[in-house]
Parts: sequence; C-alpha cells; structure tokens
Amino acid sequence: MPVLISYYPTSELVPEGALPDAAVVIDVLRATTTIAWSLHNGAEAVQAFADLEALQAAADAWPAERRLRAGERGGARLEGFELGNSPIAVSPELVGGKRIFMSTTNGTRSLDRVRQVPLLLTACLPNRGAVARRLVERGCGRVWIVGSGWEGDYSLEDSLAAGAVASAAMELAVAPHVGVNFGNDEMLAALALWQQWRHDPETCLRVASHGQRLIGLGDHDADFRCCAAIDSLQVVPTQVEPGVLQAR
Ligand code: 3SL
Repeated sequence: MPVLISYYPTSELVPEGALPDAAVVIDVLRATTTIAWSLHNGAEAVQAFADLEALQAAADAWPAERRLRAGERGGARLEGFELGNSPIAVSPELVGGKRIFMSTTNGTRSLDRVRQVPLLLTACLPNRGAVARRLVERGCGRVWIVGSGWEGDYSLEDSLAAGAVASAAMELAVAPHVGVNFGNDEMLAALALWQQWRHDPETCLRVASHGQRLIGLGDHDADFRCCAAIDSLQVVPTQVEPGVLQAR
C-alpha cells in the first residue's frame, strides 16, 4: 500500500476529525533537534508539555536526582530551569538516565496537538532518514507531518525538514506496491524547498525568520551547525504514552 503524506506547517492547520496512522512533529529550530540529541545521549525520556504548571507538577512527582527541566520562551531559557532548548547543551554527562520535562514556545504545542495519533514520532534534519525508514517499515498508510512554525505563523526551516523526510521516504519506499503519494500542496511545496536547499541547509536555517531571531539573541553558530547536520543521528523519538517520547 502506498504511503500518503500530507504536511501541515503549524499545529493550528492540523485538520479535525479522522486521525492518520502516524504523525511526525518537526521543530527544526530547535525543540525536535534537542529531543533527538537528548535521547541519543541517553536521556530516559523527554516528556513534553504545552503548559508550564503541568510540567512543574509532573517534574515534582519524579525523583529529583533523575529529572531535568528544559524550558524556552521566545528563544531564551526560562529562569530557574536547568536547561533551555539547545541541542548542544544536552551532553551524555548531563542527561544520561534522566527524564527531561520540556516546554517550548511552539514545538511542544505541536506535539500536544497530535498526541492521540497511534504512532507519533519527532523528526529534525539529523534524524530525517531514520524517521522516514520507520514510517516505511511500519507500512503506515496515512502520515501527517506537522510543523511548529512560530506562534501560528509558517516557518521555513520546518518546511525544509518536512521535504527532507518525504524525500527520504520516496527513496526508501521502492518495493512493489509501496511508493509515496502526496496529500496536499503544502507537501509538494516543502519538497520543492528541500530541492532548493538540500546542499546547504544551514544557510536556509540562518536566513529563516526564527534563525534571524536566534542570531539576534546572541551567538548560536554551534546550534545552527547541529540543527543542519543531515542524517547524523539514527534515533527515532517515539511517543510511548501521551507526551512521553523515548528512543526507539
Ligand atoms: O519554538 C520552539 O518550540 C523552540 O524550539 C524555539 S527555540 O529554537 O528554542 O528558540
């Protein structure tokens, strides 16, 4: 059965009604890149929250020596939190064996929006090939890729990564009767964007409006390099209970 992939650039654009077989949430700058690196570096899980009070209550109920709170609003770390939202900060020494209770401006809201979907994965440029392989191996029929955008607005870098995932799925789904179909024009536009920037994704991230926002906040060169490193990770963050992502 062919895979039918649709792309929704923000959580607000996700349709109501029938759920797909799988959803892939993307927040390239930087939530889903940080999630992938946290799990790659040995975090027990990342538990995502749209709401900070709910985050604090869940973190309080977890053993203190096995928890970290990661919070970001407007690109900056939330005061009092151990971590912000930088993928280069989640070292194995810091996150190994720990549960990360995370809330970010847009990424964790997108995760919340599709938490009922039976197979929920997160993707970024570093693990886009591994995520595409998982979708094809699982024989998913209908797939939604959901971007995070910025406070309801379109974002270039999430759309680039949506195209990168779909392009990898096209290359992998070549067995007889498989193949990939595209469910909306947003998906086709994301594929065109990927064709445009695939040899220089870091520049795309830097010129994007959120890239410019991060540059305005200070030196994020290492974050850009990390977030643009295509196929550098094999981890597939997978929801194992509502809001809880583990490496699979
Ligand atoms: O919007 C989000 O969820 C964040 O990823 C934004 S930031 O890259 O941490 O600034």
